[in-house]
Amino acid sequence: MGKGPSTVPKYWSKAETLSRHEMKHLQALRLSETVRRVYENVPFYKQKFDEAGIKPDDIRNVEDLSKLPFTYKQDLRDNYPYGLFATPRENVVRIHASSGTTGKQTVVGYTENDLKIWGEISARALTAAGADNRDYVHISYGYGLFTGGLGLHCGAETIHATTIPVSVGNTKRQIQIMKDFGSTVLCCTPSYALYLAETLEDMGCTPADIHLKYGVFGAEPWTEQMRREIERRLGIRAYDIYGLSEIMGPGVSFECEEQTGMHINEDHFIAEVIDPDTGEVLPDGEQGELVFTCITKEALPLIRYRTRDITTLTRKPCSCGRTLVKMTKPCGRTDDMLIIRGVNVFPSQIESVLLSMGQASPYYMLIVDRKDNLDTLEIQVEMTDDMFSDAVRKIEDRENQIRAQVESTLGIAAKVTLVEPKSIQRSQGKAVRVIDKRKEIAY
Ligand code: DLL
Repeated sequence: MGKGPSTVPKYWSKAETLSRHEMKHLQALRLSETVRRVYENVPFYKQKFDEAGIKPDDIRNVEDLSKLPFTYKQDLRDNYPYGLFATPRENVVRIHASSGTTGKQTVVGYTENDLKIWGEISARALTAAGADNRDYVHISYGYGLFTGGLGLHCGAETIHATTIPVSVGNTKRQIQIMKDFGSTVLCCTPSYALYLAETLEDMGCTPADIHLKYGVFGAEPWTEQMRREIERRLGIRAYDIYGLSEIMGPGVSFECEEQTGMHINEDHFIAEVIDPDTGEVLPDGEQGELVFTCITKEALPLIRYRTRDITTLTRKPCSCGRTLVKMTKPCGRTDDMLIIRGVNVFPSQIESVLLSMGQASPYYMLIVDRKDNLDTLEIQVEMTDDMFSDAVRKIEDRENQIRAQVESTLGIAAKVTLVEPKSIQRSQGKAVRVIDKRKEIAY
């Protein structure tokens, strides 16, 4: 099913390999221009900068960034729907929105040029995963107000791949399409990739029956163990892609062949990591909250936007040759961190323990509650078909082993319940992993 020779280079854009000096120079120019533009066009920013005693002329270098105030998700909600747009509405050619687990949705907008840049950064991500114009890119992220579907779509068309806009759902049909159309690159959430792998097996097929080579998975946290599981079951190499609608959508950062973190497209978004409690900027290598400043966006250029995602940055040289700063896989969001009897834990840390034991399937649900004024955590994990036929005694032994491992690794006491195969709801978009009965929310 080849489409002839590839015409794309290893990198999509020259900006991916600029020297640090060239990058900082470019960022400084774009930053000062953006700060002036938001000051002149967005009353919210004018007021914030005035209150902080900052004039656009004060911002000349990347180092001046820390003088600027932060922008929070609540600011987008307070200015709902279009209050933070920096361009007349006639120039806005696309709207997306993100719902979030709680609260009013946030609305984001794009000019024609913003969409062009989005296509470009999404193209960089696909190229880094090995895709080119000979590929068939099967997009199973949701199309609609969610940025996943259309974000990867514009990247796939930019690299002149054959784009297959399947969107989510109808999982068996997705497998049939992969077989018939020859899909070679799969784009979806990691949890949906796993569901597709499971459906493939249920249909009596193996990875050899489809043509997939690579996957570009993101929109939710996923562990290295989950990557290996997906790679094994689909017979592909699985790459991470990160983004958020407030900043652009998928493609803000992406993984290369080294698979050791995601390169941030810092010619468009300046990244900082801060202490989430004090707001202080942390040095490279220290874990904290990721903050982005858009330096080329026209419709919605956010300044020092607090993502709530927890990561670390590194500028160590990468074997792929890209010089773009790298972020580690986000382990979760500050607001998704569970506090169980005073111990902080992210759902992804529990996933890591479960999968590294090789004792459980990758389908789990965390149920948090409060009984007699004490937090409780129940970890429900699905058994594989083999385990399900084991004697009750053996199942109990396994539950005890998992409980002991979670306690010794993470320091939390949890009840572990092995549940029947296929009893945990499969996700088609972002997986729901936690039911917090204390707050009556699921995320
Ligand atoms: O999830 C955009 C996206 C679509 C990214 C497709 C990648 C692929 P939102 O719905 O606004 O946008 O959600 C953004 O999702 O702040 C993170 O908490 C989380 N997230 C996104 N990508 C990753 C990832 C899209 N690779 C929020 N790893 C972000 C961990 C991720 N978390």
